[in-house]
Amino acid sequence: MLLPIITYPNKLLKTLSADVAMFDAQLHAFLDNMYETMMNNNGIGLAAIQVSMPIRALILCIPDEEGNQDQANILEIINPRIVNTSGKSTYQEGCLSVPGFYEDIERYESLTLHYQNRHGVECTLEANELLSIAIQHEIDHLNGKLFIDHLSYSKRKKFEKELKKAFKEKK
Ligand code: QAP
Ligand code: CO
Repeated sequence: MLLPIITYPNKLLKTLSADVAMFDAQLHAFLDNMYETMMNNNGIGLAAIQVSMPIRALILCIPDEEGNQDQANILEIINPRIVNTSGKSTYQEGCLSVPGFYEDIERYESLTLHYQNRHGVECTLEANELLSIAIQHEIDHLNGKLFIDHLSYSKRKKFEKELKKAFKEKK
C-alpha cells in the first residue's frame, strides 16, 4: 500500500519520534508499505515520520554500481544509536519531503550504528560513504530535523527563495 509523503513546511516533520516497543505484524506491514512508498517515489531512504508515523523507524536502499535497488539490499533500522563516528565528508543531499531542492551538507564520513531489526534483534553496522550519510540524514528525521536545517544563513535564504518560486509556479 502506498502511503502519502508529507513535505516541508508540514509541522509534523518537526516531531521527535518515539522508540518502537512492539515488533509485531503491524510494524512489519508498515515497513513493507514504507518500502513500496520509497521505491514508488525514487527514494533511497525514508523515515517513518515522512509518512506521518512518529516512530523511530527508517529504511534505506542504497543503489549498487549499476544503480539497482535490490529488495535484498534493503536495511530496516529501528531505534538507532550512533555509537562512534570518524572523519567528515560533504555530499549533495535531497529529501522526499523537500522535493526538487538539493544542497551540499557536511556529515561524518564513517560511523558505527547500533539498532534493532524488524524482529527486535539488536544489530551493529559499520557504515561509510553514502550509507553513512544516508543514516545520519534519516536519524535527523527521527529527531524532527531536516537537511535544510544544516544550511548556512545564505544557503537557507536561497532555499526559501526557490520554495516561494516553486509555489508561485504551481498556482
Ligand atoms: C536521503 O533522499 C538522502 O527532491 C534520501 O524530486 C539523500 O531518497 C541521503 C528524492 C542524499 C543521503 C544522500 C528527492 C526524489 C529522493 C527529490 C531521497 C525528488 C525525488 C531523496
Ligand atoms: Co529526508
